[in-house]
Amino acid sequence: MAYYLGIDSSTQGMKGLVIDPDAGTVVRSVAVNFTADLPRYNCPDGVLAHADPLVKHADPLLWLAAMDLLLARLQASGVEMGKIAVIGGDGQQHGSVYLNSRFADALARLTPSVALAGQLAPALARPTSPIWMDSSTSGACRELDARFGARLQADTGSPAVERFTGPQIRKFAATEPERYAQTARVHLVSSFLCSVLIGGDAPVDTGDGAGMNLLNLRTLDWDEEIAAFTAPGLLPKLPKVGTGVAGGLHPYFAKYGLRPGVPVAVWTGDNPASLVGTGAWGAGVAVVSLGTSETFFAALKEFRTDPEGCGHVFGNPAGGFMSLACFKNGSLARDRVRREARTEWAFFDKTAFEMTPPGNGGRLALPWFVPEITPPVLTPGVRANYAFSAAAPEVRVRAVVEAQALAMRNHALWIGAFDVLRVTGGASKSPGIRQVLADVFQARVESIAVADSAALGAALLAARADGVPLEKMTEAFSPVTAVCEPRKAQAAVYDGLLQEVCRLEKAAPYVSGQ
Ligand code: XUL
Repeated sequence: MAYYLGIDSSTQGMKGLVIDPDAGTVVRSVAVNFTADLPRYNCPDGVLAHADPLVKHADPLLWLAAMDLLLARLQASGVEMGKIAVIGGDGQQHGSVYLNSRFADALARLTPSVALAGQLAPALARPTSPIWMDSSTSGACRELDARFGARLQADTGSPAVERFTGPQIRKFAATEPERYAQTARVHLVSSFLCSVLIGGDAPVDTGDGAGMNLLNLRTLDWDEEIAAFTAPGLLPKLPKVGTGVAGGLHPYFAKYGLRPGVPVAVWTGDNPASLVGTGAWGAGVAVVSLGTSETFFAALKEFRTDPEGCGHVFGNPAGGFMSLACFKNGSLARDRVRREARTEWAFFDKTAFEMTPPGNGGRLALPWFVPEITPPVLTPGVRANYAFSAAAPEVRVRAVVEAQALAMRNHALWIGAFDVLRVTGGASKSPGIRQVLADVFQARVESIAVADSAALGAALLAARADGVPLEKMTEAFSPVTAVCEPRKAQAAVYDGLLQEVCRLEKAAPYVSGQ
């Protein structure tokens, strides 16, 4: 009879999902959109404007305002808040929040009559939070590479990566030493919001912690040597690494009808949560998540890293590890192509694919409107092997979707060969995109009932913290609802285009980005 709440704090908004594991049902789902619902924070799509296109920060107070609004909406939806037995959550990975020595006290004293953002604003040592879209830390990455070489990837699961929290902290400490000195605690988005819920300092889990270039995946704890080099006196500023229950819910949240003291599970990253929500936490199934970022991930039996140095290894919240390849130009890039081609989603999702043949006559376009993560390319701009903007809308649509899928196949090779891909995220509803994925990977593409797999994963992890077995819930909550079979006849078409997409990745921009 108990309910479990999962909160997903993603790039463009926050979602809350309440599940009833006994009934096997999603009781309620609510959302807050940063652009539409919280315009006063000036973070359209979750990002603050900045003159340097490589810098991508958000206002951490936006996330607090979203938390208040989300819980108010959940309560207003009529769900029985008192039945929620454990709260779980996840956050966009890599983003960091810098807190001063007032943080601990401010958390302990939270009072229900004032909004979270107002009460915690004085506890920020840095007014903005770098997020995963930031690529402004190449200098710090080179320094980490020079100091640690191959050990960084061998022990933390990833080479030095611009968006990862360690290089971000190194840049901050070097460029804003006074604010860094005032920083008593560096939290990830996940551990920050978990801390707010418990009114105390929450641990970082190995799923999200591995996205920092600071966590040693062999010891599952902070790597003291890497932390010491990353920034002076960093180790005591990092939360503990932990799992299970972070603490009891602070009485502040009783105003939303939640029971004070209910356990709050340690939060994780959005991709590790999604691994659980898609039911792929075991083995044998890879997930393609088509959200603001596009990710390809799967559970890893043993710890091993990408020989090409692009992919990552994170902790798997269900135990063991997971692999991940991340592509930055995902849904926002497709949306821009759609708008520039003056088409509707119905055309983008289906009609364009009916009008064009698989392979598009060899025409491909990588829609890199912002610097790309995989492969790491800092100069944005569409890479196309034909006159991209002059072509008919249907040709542009297929060129972009096929190039994205082919690039994903190339960069996911190290993870393994899979007969089944499970798709999630907004664009997973698109029949055209699903068929291209099936044909390019020559794998069966499965859709699951819940599109918000990260929020679902967070809710499942909350229930698991209360002793409900993950195996039992996966069957009920992540059933396959639709299947798209690969068309064998198209295999050769796409095999023939794999090299072309590699060539395009190295080409100069055809259309410049912004
Ligand atoms: C993963 C990554 C993104 C973010 C935002 O490494 O950078 O997927 O987690 O979703």
